[in-house]
Amino acid sequence: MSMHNAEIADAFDEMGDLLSIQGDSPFRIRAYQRAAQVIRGLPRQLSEMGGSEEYQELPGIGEDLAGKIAELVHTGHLRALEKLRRGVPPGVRELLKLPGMGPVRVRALQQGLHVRNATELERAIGAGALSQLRGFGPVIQSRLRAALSKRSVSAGPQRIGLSVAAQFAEPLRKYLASLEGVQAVEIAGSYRRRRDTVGDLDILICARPEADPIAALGRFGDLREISAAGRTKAACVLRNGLQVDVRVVPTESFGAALLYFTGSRDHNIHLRRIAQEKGLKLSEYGLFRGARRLAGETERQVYEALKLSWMEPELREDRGEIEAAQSGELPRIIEAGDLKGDLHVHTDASDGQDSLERMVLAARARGLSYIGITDHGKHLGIYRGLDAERLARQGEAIDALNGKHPEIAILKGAEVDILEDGRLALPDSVLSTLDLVLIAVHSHFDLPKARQTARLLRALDNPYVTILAHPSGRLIPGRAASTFDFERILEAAHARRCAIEVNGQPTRLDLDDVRVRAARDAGVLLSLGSDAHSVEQFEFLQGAVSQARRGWARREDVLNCRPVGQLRKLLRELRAG
Ligand code: DGT
Ligand code: CA
Ligand code: CA
Repeated sequence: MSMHNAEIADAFDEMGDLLSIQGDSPFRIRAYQRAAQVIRGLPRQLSEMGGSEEYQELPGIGEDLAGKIAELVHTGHLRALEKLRRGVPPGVRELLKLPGMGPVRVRALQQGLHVRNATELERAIGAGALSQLRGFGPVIQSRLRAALSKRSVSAGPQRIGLSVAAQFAEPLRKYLASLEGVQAVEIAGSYRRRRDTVGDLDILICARPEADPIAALGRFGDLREISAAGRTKAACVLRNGLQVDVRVVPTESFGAALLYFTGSRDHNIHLRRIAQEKGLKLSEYGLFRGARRLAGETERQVYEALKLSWMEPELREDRGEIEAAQSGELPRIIEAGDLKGDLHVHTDASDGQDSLERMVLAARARGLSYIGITDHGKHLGIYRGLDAERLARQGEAIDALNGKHPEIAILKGAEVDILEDGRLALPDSVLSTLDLVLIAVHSHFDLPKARQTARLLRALDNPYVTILAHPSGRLIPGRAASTFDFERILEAAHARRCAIEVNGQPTRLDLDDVRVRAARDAGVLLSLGSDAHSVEQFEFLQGAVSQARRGWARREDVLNCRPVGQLRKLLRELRAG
């Protein structure tokens, strides 16, 4: 048993919530919330780190929290959390997630009306009981009613973010691959297509006849239960609720099975139709003419027997890739190695965790040849945002570092807030001193469509803007994309020559694949950004690359695939545009 970061972060978030319901000190609550956030942003697994002393080097993790992490990693439990849980009914925590509900209101509901979960709250509102309580006026009551009714409608099957799924999938892959007699393990399905969320994992195993990987599956540490198991097929559930389908497949049909279970379903259906038109039959067992197997051992064989070239899994959504393959026009989509730099990077001058120089050195160590420093500009509610004076001082520090590290170019930038009315949080006199101006929405996500669109259009009007960062504002899980007219934003970005970001933070992945494709088709430049807040988070560029690949982005569609000389020229043009 060793817990993954996503679970440890969840445990700390729950600690914070439960402490706040109990009215504990805001300082302590904040410490748990901050720790959860830091842990979610760690590309490395805590369970693979050195232990308590190494944990204490993480920002915001002191001796006490480090001990709790060690306890979770080693035992899978946290005694302090279990004790707190005994004091708070399970549904109460859910109440905190409703709009306008903080710990004070949750406690009032619990103590005044004995409301302990969302269903009881719905009933209490329906009965008009809330009006007796202080702090529950008609406005908040109607917001609660709206949120509660939406909750029951949207309670569909739960999907898990790709990066959380990876924390469970990769150890399972490693475990299965290490088993005696196992020759190949592939995680197919949406996971292989790098979809931003996955419904379940679909694992294929090729093994020697004497091996019994399904039996060994039952001994995997992260397993919650096996719901079905035969000789070649099993279904199980991992500790975090993630479902896994496992199939053991013979070598001669491994490629056909990989193709089938990678999907997507629509891609498969389209392929099968092409096979039928040729008088062939395509299934997870192979491509057949009558009883004769024409192909099946590798995916490539199957595609080629259908007169198609092999397709990257990220493209397999039946969004035109099959037609493109037929006419020899499949795009050569971007690869991680095509990126020359990163244009979205934070330092400890604002809310990052590492110094400017450490970020620069880490970027260089990754082989990047430039990096755009884009700390938050000063604005209400932004943690330690930079004003004109601090930006100027950071500019001087950047000049000095550019002299010291000539192998990597450091660009001066900022991430500037788009205010509710579309103005920017820093004045033009400051923006004009920068190489790079990222703009982004960090508040008022739920404006009506027309106002949100007008807000973004007005922001894009500013001549100094170079990149619109994480445009939709969605969070995985938790916050849906803002509503605005994306077509008009694309037109404006094209006309005014502004790039649009594909943000690689695992909780963002924004733009998403469909919008990447629309932006690329509209001729709008993309900028792939890690949004790194620590030296390790340059890793998040990979998430941006995957979504860009799903959106058919080629090297030439991406601003930061340009070498530094071209980039500088282009940035000047974008600004003038
Ligand atoms: P997910 O799990 O919802 O994130 O998405 P997938 O794509 O992993 O879908 P899943 O797990 O239901 O099935 C895995 C693959 O198996 C899917 O991508 C294509 C194939 N498949 C499943 N059901 C069908 C079907 O009814 N027809 C065809 N042609 N293929 C299917
Ligand atoms: Ca799946
Ligand atoms: Ca499945």
